[in-house]
Amino acid sequence: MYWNPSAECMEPEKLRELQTKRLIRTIHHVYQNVPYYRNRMQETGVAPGDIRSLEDLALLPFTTKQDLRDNYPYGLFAVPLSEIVRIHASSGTTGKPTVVGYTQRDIQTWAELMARTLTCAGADKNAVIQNAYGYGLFTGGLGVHYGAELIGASVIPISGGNTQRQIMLMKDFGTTMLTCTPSYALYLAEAMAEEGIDPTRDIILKYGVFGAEPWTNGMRREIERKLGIRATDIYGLSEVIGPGVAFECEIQQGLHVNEDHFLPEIIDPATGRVLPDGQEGELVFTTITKEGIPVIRYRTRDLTSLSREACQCGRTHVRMNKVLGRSDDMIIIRGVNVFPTQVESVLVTYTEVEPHYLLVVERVNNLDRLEVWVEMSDRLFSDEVRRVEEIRHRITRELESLLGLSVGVKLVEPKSIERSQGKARRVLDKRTLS
Ligand code: DLL
Repeated sequence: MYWNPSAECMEPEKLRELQTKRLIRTIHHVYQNVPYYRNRMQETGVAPGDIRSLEDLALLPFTTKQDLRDNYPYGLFAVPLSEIVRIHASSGTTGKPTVVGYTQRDIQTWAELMARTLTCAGADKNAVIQNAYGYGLFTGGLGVHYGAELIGASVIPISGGNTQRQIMLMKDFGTTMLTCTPSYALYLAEAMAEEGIDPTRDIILKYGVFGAEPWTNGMRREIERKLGIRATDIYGLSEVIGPGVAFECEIQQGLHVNEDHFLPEIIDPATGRVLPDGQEGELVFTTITKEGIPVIRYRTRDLTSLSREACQCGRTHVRMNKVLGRSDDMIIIRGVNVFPTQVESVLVTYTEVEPHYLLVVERVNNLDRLEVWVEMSDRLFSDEVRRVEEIRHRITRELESLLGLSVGVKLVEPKSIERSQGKARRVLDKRTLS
């Protein structure tokens, strides 16, 4: 189902025209109103009048998270604070957060994009949406909330956490759609099983819209099976707008980027060179309708590729592949790059272990060592030691051949790995702790 078919299925020619017009307007807007962008463009020798087509985008300098931090809190805002009606911030691992501001129109745009996403994922005005993304400075809660209200669904603004209560309300309120991180969805499923609740019998949940962290297709199947629902991927980041930058359609071959509002590019993270469609690299976004804090060629650090092949769903917007990692989550062990999702893709194929895991990295005698902690299922836990060893060996062999690296696997007791209510922590890098 479409929310706005004339936008979502716009003819490519017409879309390009619209994008070009909006890009030119945005460049003039930031040049006039954000000293930072004006200075950067002057340093690079690009004038606003040089940007006449979508191809000219490549002339502009990149923007990074550090640039937002350096201009903390409001330095990149393009309108006076009196025009800003909402402020969100994303907490970094270190130092100050990055701050973003929305005008009234930005909030409307965001709600429209979230309405597209939720409609595509199965919601309409009859839906009861339990929104378990965190409300607050994080964009997940309020982003979903406004989109859900726009389509006329009934929203339960429960926010993250308080798992027992989530389950009770899900049953009593007749929730049909759950929105939260995939790791929390899995935790909810587990908590339901512990309470003896059968999702296919005791609740009427049908759909889930999960994002804010990487998750594999294997994890999707696990969540779908355990909750008896259809699970859809949603992507976004606060610097660009929040959730709703891109969303998956029913074909599930990538996520449609809301291209009438954001221009995606893929670059080589090392050289900054723009890469052709189909090649994997770092995703970069330029916003072309945002007023409060437009971003020009913002480097997301997320790794993916783009496809412009026609999609069977009828939407014409470019698709990005499922994001399976960002350069920040990548750990380098003896020169080999490892993403948590690579490990996840192996673990989810074993019924003897649960998809709750942690990558523990240590330096032992000057050598980096990766140990994967994974929880045994209750069945395996009470099985013979020999059987446990056999499973451990099989997982180790498979991980080693996938990663090309020697790996330790530790099978830990059921429920011993910390559960997340928001974004899961998948890596414990002890090298950086000392
Ligand atoms: O996580 C916004 C969001 C909220 C998206 C709810 C989806 C649902 P930030 O906190 O700024 O914003 O984090 C953005 O999270 O650059 C990705 O690395 C990661 N991320 C977000 N969605 C996905 C996804 C929100 N579907 C960062 N798959 C992004 C993989 C994702 N990674």
